[in-house]
Amino acid sequence: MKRLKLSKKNFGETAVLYSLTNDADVTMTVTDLGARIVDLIVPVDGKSRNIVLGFDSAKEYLDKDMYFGATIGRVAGRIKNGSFAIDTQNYQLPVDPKNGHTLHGGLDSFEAKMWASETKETDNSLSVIFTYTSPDGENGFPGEVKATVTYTLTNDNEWIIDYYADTDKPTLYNPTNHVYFNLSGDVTQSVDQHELFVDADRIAVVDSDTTVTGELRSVIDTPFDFRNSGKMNQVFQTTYEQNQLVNGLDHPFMLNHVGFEKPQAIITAPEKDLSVEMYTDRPAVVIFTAQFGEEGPELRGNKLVNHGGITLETQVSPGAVEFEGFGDIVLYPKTPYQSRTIYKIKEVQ
Ligand code: G6D
Repeated sequence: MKRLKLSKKNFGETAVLYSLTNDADVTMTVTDLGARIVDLIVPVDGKSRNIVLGFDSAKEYLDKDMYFGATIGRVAGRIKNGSFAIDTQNYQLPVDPKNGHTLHGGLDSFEAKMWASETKETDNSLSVIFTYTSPDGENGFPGEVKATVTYTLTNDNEWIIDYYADTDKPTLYNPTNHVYFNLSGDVTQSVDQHELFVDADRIAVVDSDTTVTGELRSVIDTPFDFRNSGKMNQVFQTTYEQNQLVNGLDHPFMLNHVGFEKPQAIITAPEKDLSVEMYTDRPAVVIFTAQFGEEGPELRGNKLVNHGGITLETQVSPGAVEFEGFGDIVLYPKTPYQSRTIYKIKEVQ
């Protein structure tokens, strides 16, 4: 019997909220404001658990946003001093006056745009297709970029993100999704008891301003070694300088493999009753542990605790425009950008 269910309602501020429910009763809600995931609600032991951080209305996203669940672009992460070159042409982006860098494509980027949206249904999945045309010169980036982000919820409990883009001039393109997971469903609980697996031998070392230094460092004999899984606490409780500089993880992990045969990362809830596997064709994942301290906002009636979420931002590592060996994020006309990331929900009990 077919139970897939798709509905649409007003989210305020002209935004809409799509609700997608699969045959296993997993519900994902997404909004056209920033092409975001808002909820991912999973039935666990007869109760509904929302495993991603999000707000109740579009207005709250506009007022308090810290990129929760948003599509990030044109370039995820920091571009140091906002400057880069493509071939022989130099470009200068507007920078954040507080630190002199450009984060997540600059102010009011993809996360703040109202994306056009349409839905699609197959026997086994529901999708929302978001599109946005970023004009030539937007936030200082060259070229008109036509971006598409498709969110699919399947009956295998996968949330699939498909990215597609093309440009009419050489430009930079390195999008991601900024979902924060907290698999306990309780944002007043730190993720310190979550277990993490990451198939990465190396991280990109960061400075105190979270820009990458250019050093790729082995995780061996460091608290950032998650190749055999470990509790998040192994990072938070150490004096390792990379933890102390940014108060947790805010680091690119260089993945040992790409593709969809086996996961590159897994997070598991403290009670071990749920896990999320990540599969991607991107070469890195930036893991950020929501170290907002006292600045954590109220989410759905509860104040977000420090380390109250964990992101798995699949992308080419920040630093690609500066350093050899970090990958390539230049997009040329007639060679469209295409990538896929899958988050798969698993009951592990
Ligand atoms: C990112 O790496 C950055 C963080 O430093 C930032 O605070 C967050 O987005 C909002 O993942």
